[in-house]
Amino acid sequence: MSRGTPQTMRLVEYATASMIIPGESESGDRYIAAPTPTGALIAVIDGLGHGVEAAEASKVAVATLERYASESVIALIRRCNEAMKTTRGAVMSLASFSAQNHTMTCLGVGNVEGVLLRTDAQAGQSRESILMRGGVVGFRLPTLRALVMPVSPGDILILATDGIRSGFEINLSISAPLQQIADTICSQHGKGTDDALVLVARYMGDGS
Ligand SMILES: [Mn+2]
Repeated sequence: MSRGTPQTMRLVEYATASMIIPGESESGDRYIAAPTPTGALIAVIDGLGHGVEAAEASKVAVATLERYASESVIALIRRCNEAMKTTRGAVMSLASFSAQNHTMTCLGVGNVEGVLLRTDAQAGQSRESILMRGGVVGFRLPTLRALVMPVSPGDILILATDGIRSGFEINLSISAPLQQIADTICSQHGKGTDDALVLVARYMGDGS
């Protein structure tokens, strides 16, 4: 298992953990975390299949998302779809955080699972799934509908590729350090039969 170095940027801190399918040297699972004028864009991408060609598709997605990070998530998926037509394609989930109104706008195509864990002092811990729609970016897009969710400081977004088993968020302690959460998810819920990547991001707000 490999860890990304935990990072802090405006509004968001995050950590990652990943595993490469045995026998391959390169993962088809990638992520980006990029600052935007109003906040931050987070994305996790799973190139179809595994190995070099899957990695190639994911790299095109990462480059496109980094370049156009300030655009809407719908525009970003369309950009990726165009840029990735000559690749195998990929599934991906995007989340764009904004400090202006404390929101997260998210959109998933295919099965990169997204879960938002809330730390509401009164309601306790609650979870919400990010809606995913079937499709493959670079090949066939579903009707794109972004979902806007309010977020509060302390809320945690987890994005995981399908190399991680569903249900990974059950019994998580979200007050734990982010790297520890990422490591636990990857080591305890990684399938071992596919590339796996999990990104855990905490919304910190801008102090206003
Ligand atoms: Mn996969």
